[in-house]
Amino acid sequence: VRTKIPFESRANLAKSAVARRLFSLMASKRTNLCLAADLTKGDEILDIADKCGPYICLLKTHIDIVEDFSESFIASLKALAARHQFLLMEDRKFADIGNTVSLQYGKGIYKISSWADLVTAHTLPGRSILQGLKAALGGEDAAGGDVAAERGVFLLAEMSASGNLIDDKYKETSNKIATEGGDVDFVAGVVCQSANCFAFPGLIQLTPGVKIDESVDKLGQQYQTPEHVVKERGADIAVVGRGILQAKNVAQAAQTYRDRLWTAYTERVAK
Ligand code: S5P
Repeated sequence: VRTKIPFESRANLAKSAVARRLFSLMASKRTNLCLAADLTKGDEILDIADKCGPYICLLKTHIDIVEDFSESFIASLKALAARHQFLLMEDRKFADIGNTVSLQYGKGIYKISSWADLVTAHTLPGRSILQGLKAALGGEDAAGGDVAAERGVFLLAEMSASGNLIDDKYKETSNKIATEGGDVDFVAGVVCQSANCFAFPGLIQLTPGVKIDESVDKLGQQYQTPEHVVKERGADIAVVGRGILQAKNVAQAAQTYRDRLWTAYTERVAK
């Protein structure tokens, strides 16, 4: 089973170049923590990215909640990602027809495709979501290289919200979209809540809804502990937002989550 295979080995199995990079980064930096930087001021995001940077493999944004977005904010965020060695994921959850997602990915104020190594997308529209996103990357670059090789998608196959509409059939078809067909080199992983979402070890399972000491919030979010998501639910990367954002010392909280998640992972592969 994929959950028993170390990240180093899974890097070699991945079809997506970004998934290979991320697996290798996780293994060498010894972290499977993703910070959900759900803050509304650019400077607050940069500050937390700098403080938590040493402990994370991935920083996840919701760029449309930032009130003072600017190109210099993106330049600073990219510089922090390079300095601390983490990748950037824009959690846009694309869900429209191919032509529209292509525009949403590449155009507008945010020009997501120009800076986000990874994005999230719903499988609801079917396979065309992958073709639409890829279209924004324009195929080959000037040197004849494949631009899509530097970008990847995480497909949502499950959600952490209580009462969400995803059923087993939807999960199964989402798995097919992630693992079959001509665009699988663009799929880096799956956002889901359980180990049975997919079997292919070259994909990364990203699991949100993680917190050390709380089981729900007031708006339908459901939390599990770091150990539970990694050992029982198959999470390769755990997403932590408010568990870190609301801590008095965010760097210390990030370190605690990193330590607990990484220990759970090493125990999972050793067992
Ligand atoms: O099913 C999901 C999928 C996602 S990407 N449930 C989620 O909570 N998320 C995201 O993870 C959500 O948009 C938020 O950015 C983060 C969880 O934040 P927290 O503060 O509840 O840890």
